[in-house]
Amino acid sequence: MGEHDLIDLRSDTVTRPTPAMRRAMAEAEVGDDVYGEDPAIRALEERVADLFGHEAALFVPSGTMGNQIGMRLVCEPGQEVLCDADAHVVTYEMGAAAAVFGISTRTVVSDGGLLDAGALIEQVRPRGDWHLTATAAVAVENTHNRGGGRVQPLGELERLFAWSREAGVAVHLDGARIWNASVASGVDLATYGRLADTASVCLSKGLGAPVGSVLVASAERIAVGRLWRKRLGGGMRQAGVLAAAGLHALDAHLSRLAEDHEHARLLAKRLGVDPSTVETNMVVVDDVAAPVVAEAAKARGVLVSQVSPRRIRLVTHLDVDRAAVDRAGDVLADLLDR
Ligand code: TLP
Repeated sequence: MGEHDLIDLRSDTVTRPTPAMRRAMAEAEVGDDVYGEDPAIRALEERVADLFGHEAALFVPSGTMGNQIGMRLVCEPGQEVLCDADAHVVTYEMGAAAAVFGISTRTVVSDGGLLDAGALIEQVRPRGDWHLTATAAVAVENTHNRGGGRVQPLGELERLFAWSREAGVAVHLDGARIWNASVASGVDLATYGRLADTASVCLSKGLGAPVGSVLVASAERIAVGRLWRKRLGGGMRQAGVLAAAGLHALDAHLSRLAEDHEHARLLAKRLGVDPSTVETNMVVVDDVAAPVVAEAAKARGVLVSQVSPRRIRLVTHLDVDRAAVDRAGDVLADLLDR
C-alpha cells in the first residue's frame, strides 16, 4: 500500500491542495509582501479582516505564529495571559509565550475545554498591584482541539467579552477552526470576530490550504504585528501563491465543512462514541491502548493520532471521502471490538 492509499485521520492539517487550488496558486499575481506589494496577500488580508469585522489582518505562516503575535499585541512581557489548561497556546506551542515574548501564562482547568466565563473571570488579577502578575488578556479556543472539536457557547463568549470591556482585559481568540464552529453553530464569523480583540484563524486546517493563517485586529495592532512577524522571520516575499490557496479555500471549501462534520458523526456512531459529543470534525475515543491501536490501525492503512496513552483522536477533512470514512470505520471498529 502506497503512502497515498493511507486514510489519514491524524489531523485536518494533512490535506493536500486540490488541482483547482493548485491552479489558483499557479495563476496568482504576486509581489514582494515585505514591501507590502503582493496583491494576493493584500486581497486575502482584506477579505479575512472583513469576514471577521476587524479593521486589518496579517498573513502569517502558521497558527502558532498567529496566536503568539496575537497574544503579544495584547500582553506585555511580565504580564499574563489566562486560558484553560488544555488550550493549544499552552499545550502545543512549545512554551512560545514565555520563550519568545516573556509572557506568563496561567491556566484554569475546564470541563473538556468548554468556556466558563465566570470561572476565568474569577481568576483574573488586576493591574497596579505591587505583588500580583497582572492579567492583560484571556485566550479562548474555538473550536477546542483537546476538547474534541467542541464549539464554545455563544452566551459564554458574549459574557466574557462584555466583562472584558469593563475590566480592561483583552480577549484573544485562537480560531484555528473557527470556520468549523461557524458552520456547526450557524453563528457567523463576524459575530465571533467582534467578541475578540485579536483572533488567529487558520487556512491550513479544514479549509485545506497548504500553509498559512491570518491574524485579525485593529489597524493599529496589526501594524505592530507586522513588525513582530518580521522580527520572527515570518516576513515572506512572493507569498501570494499561498494567499491564492487561501482565497480559493474560502470560496470552495468553507461550506463543505458540514460534510466533514457529518463524516465525524458517522465514524462516532460506528465506534460506539456518543455522536452528540461530536460537534465538528473530531472524534475522540477514550479508554483504549492508544499506542497499540495506532500501530495496528496503521498496519491496516488508517492513521490516527494519540492524544494521550488512553485516548486517540480521529479528524475528518477534505481528503477523506465517505468511502474512506466507511473503510476507516470498519478497520477501527474491528480493532476496538465495537
Ligand atoms: N493543531 C495541530 C497540532 O498542533 C495539535 C492539530 O493537528 O490539531 N490552534 C489550534 C486550536 C490548533 O489545533 C493548531 C494546530 C494551532 C493553533 C497551530 O497551528 P499551526 O500548526 O499552523 O501552527
